[in-house]
Amino acid sequence: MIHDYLNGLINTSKVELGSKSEMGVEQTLILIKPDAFKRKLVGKIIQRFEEKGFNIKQLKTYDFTDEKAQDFYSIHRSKPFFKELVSFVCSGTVVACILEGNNAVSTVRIMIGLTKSFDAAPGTIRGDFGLGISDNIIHASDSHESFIKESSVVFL
Ligand code: FUP
Repeated sequence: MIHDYLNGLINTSKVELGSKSEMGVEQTLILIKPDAFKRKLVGKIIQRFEEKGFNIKQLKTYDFTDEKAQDFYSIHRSKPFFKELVSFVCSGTVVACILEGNNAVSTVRIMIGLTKSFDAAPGTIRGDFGLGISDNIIHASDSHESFIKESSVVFL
């Protein structure tokens, strides 16, 4: 079933950027990075979020240009790893997904684990599938504001 989602570009509903209700239902953005895409981990990763209870609002494959990647990661522009980070995310196809559910931003961040995959706890996505730093399997928005910014780069 998961593979049905991944058959090309699937837009099940219009993006409602900024939707956040008083009930704690939020949206967040994940990117399944080129390392995970190449290793065919997309289905396993999406399955974790579905099993947790999140709803998929948007899902597509996406190929970053250098310009789009620099915009997406603009908050890190001054960091020493910026060039490597941009180059890595441009190195292959990613899967971009907007998830919706209670406390989506913080809960998804817990599920992905620490930035350095070798430090990430077993049971988290990075902890279970990776050892790298820039090649750390998955990105997830770290705030509602980041979600708005990142979604506008990838989905608008
Ligand atoms: P995270 O939010 O966990 O993805 O981590 P950060 O926002 O701190 O970093 C964004 C990306 O920059 C990481 F996914 C990987 C990369 N990075 C490095 O390459 N080196 C570092 O020291 C820190 C981050």
